[in-house]
Amino acid sequence: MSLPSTEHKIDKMIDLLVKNATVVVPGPKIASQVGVTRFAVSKWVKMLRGLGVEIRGHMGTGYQLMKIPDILVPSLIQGELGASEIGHAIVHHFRIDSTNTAAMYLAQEGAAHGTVVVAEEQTAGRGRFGREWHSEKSSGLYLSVLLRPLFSPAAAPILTLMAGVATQQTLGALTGLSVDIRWPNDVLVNGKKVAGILTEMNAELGRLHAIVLGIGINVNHSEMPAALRPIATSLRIESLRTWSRVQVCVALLKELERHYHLLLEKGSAAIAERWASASSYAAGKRIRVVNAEAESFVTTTGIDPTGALRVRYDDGREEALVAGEVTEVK
Ligand code: BT5
Repeated sequence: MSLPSTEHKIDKMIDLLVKNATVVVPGPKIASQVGVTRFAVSKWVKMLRGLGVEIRGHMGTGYQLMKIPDILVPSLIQGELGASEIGHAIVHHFRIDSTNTAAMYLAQEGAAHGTVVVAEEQTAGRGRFGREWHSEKSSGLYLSVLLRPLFSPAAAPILTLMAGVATQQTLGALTGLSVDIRWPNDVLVNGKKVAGILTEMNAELGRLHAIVLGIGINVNHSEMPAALRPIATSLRIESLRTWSRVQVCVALLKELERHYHLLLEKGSAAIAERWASASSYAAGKRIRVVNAEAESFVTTTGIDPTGALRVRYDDGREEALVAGEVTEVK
């Protein structure tokens, strides 16, 4: 079970401070407009400061926001999204075990297509096969998108590729960095992982009830934990500057919306085509593949509309991989 989401009233307080960013807002005025006690206001201000939000003053003098905070509350994101379906409902958590767990739970409770769960910190962020996803507080983007597509469960891999293309496009356009995608779910900068995707679904034979696309992006980490340093990086490490997570989030949700419509209108071949032009892994790449059965060394030859990676063995045999751990062989 996940923790309760951020109280709507905290978001209302942030919204009030943002709208009055140039002035000092008296504490009692905030309390009455938001509809909470003064004690709650000072407690929330303290918590926001702990997340790096610069707020000057105290209850007696009033509060002033020193700059627009980079926290992922709905009031700062939704205004930028227009009529997008993805993100029309945003559930924000300051701290949660995993946004994917929360989104799967909301899916069972009947949450609508396009609902997004986002967190400032995950205490049990997950990768595939139960692996851990390092989710440092306030540095990364941890979000899960709930989709209710009218596809069969067989469409899940193409949705993972769709999320990869949307993430690659977002990060490339925003930062100017050269961003690659490694099949099936890694987004790379300079050969290191800057983002990962975890697709989970709630399905029965032939019928997909809900799919959750979990996306984790390393944005402002000044360094990665030692164990991850050889394989992981952040936008900040690569570009030597920090980025607005709110801006990354808005741009990502828009790209997801755009690519989801492309998938609905043009089909999975259109996504596979985009993926192939965004990834250096799509063709002609020498890779090592590890899966449950074995390790093999192959060369990639293309991507199927189903999302499978076509590879050629050294004996000339060809195969389409549906799962596996891929690394480049140099
Ligand atoms: C993934 O798994 O890459 C999927 C990551 C999905 C994370 C998002 S965050 C929002 C949503 N909520 C969740 O709980 N999860 C999703 P996989 O391909 O299995 O890669 C996991 C491996 O990547 C780990 O075993 C580490 O080696 C490495 N890793 C862990 N944390 C990392 C990080 N922050 N950046 C780069 N690599 C990391």
